[in-house]
Amino acid sequence: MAAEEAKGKEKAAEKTKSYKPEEVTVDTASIKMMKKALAEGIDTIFDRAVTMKPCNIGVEGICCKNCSQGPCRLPLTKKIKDGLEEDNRKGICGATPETIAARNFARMVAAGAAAHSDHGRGVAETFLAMARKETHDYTIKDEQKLLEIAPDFDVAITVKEGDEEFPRDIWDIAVEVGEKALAEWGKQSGELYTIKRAPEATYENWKKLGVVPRGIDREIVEIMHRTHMGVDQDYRNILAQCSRAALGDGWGGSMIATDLQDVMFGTPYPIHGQINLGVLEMDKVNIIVHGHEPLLSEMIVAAAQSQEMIDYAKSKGANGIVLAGMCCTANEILMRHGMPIAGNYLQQELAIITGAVDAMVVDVQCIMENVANVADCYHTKLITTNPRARIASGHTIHIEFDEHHAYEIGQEIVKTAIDNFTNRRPEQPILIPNERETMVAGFSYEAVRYHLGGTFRGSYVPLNDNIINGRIRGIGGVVGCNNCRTVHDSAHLIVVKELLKNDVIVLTTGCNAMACGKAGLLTPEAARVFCGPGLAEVCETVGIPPVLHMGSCVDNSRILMAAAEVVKAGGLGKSIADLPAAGSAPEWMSEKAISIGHYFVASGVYTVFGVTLPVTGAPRFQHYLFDELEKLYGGMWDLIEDPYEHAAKMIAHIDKKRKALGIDK
Ligand code: NFS
Ligand code: SF4
Repeated sequence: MAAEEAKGKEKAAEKTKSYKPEEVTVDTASIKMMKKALAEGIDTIFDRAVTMKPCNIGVEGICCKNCSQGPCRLPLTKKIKDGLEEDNRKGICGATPETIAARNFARMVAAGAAAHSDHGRGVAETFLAMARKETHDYTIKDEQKLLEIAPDFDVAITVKEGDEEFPRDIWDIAVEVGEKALAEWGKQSGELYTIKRAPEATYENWKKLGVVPRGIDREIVEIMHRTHMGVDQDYRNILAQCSRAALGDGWGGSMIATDLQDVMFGTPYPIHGQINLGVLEMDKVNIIVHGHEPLLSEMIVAAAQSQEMIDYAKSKGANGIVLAGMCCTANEILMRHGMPIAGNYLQQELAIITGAVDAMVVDVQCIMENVANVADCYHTKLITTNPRARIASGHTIHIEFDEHHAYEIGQEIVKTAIDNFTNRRPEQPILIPNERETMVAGFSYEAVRYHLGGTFRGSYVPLNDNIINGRIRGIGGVVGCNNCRTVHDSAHLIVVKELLKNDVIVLTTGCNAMACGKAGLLTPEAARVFCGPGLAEVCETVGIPPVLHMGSCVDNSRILMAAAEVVKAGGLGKSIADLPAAGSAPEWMSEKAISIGHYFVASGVYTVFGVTLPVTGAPRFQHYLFDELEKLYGGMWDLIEDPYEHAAKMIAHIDKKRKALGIDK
């Protein structure tokens, strides 16, 4: 009885336990908003992170709920090590820790690849509607990009008449590219068109391993089949399927999304922008677009910039409209329009807590359900827009996106926000932190080629030369989410700064890019402050930041393309696996990150994750991922929580590759 009572008290204490803002983030704007939330008694993810701890079996990846004889929760590895010599843990059906962890891992790959690829499918559908002139709100903004990608889909860009060749009508090209791109999802056999963009040696290795994706959807469905109760029970075979699905994401679904978005909205080139909660303005209508798909946000940008809407805002007493992004939608509208970014993943509730957000517009992915409850504490309207993603909590309104009337819907959303401006509650003080940093973003792989090329025609050769001569030690791709189980932005910044200090140039996307932006790392001036002498010299000569913002998480495909270009430029080996490069996601949390991680690994990149990785409960599977994969793919996984050690191991891998290339002198 006494024990139970004590337990009850402990639980009650847990519930009232609070967090200290300074201990959960390194971002001062966020600290201010957390203090406001605490003072106003508003529950955020930082409170819930204290009161709800993760399940220790799930953390190790060894809980299986794939049939109703379970859930089977295997004993923790720690107990095995302490007691038994041999690991004979089994689920009810006999599933080993390896099988269970591999199935769980595979389902994360499937979900992540599905999320990216379904985004891509939506883009392809809109692209085709645009090409067929069924919608007038979108057009071909970047003809050059269309002409560049068309041959990859086996689409002719010229027509022959007799002996002469003429340029083919651009709209005919667009229709055929749209049809062929969209068909990639439902393809049953053969291989994806864009897979051949990988260096030949990388592609040949996939062929040898039998992991070339046949169709984007097919590989995802096959993961779901194989991980059903009683199907694939060999972790190595399950992992091969993970490679097919993940490669179908990185070199397929995500890459097609990036390609077609670039054609419709323009390929990004370096552009200035501003970031952090200080981009919101007291006397203006503040709209935050949060989520991932630029199809809608492009229209909201256009609507918010229209004179009609600006005048309407003025008629309601506002001094204009601020449209700011959050999460990857933010990266999309920053890269193409220089629109400001309010913050990254862990700042979504905090933005509303300013009291200044008149509407938060969301589509898909990374939207915490609790934003609906936080919005209800203020005048903020939360607007869902995608039929795939509604929110039952709170007083959410739904204005559904439809590509056939996209601009009209964008206008309706902006108008809803403006109408809400007058509902701000005088009894609720507005507090907008003054943090707002300047940054340069927009480094598509085409822009990198152009900027580092330094001549009339862009090329990756100068970059390679600088890697070969050692001014640049290597390339680090640092990407991914925030995670409430780590200190917000802290690991991102430590890993990136450690790399820069050691002359490793950093390519970034997603929420890491925003962490870097807020910390001033996305400016050319950062080179002198943070880089080793070699990298600083290169950046200062070319006038680029040492951290190149390449876009959203779907745009990790741009990093793949940059890697392929570096291989093509010569002097650094034959495949991506030969490059002095490493990948990292120091604060990952989403299943998309696992899909991305795995397509980098399968493409030949040593990829380190922070926080946790739910494979630690299955030692043999973990060993397979962390060691044996290197022999197959050239790339492998790793998990290192400490950000300094995390960066150090990336650098050690880069040095290993330099040595193998004979450029370590
Ligand atoms: Ni990427 Fe973008 Fe951020 Fe993580 Fe979410 S916003 S797609 S998943 S949390 S980086
Ligand atoms: Fe348990 Fe096997 Fe069912 Fe999983 S599939 S819940 S391990 S019996």
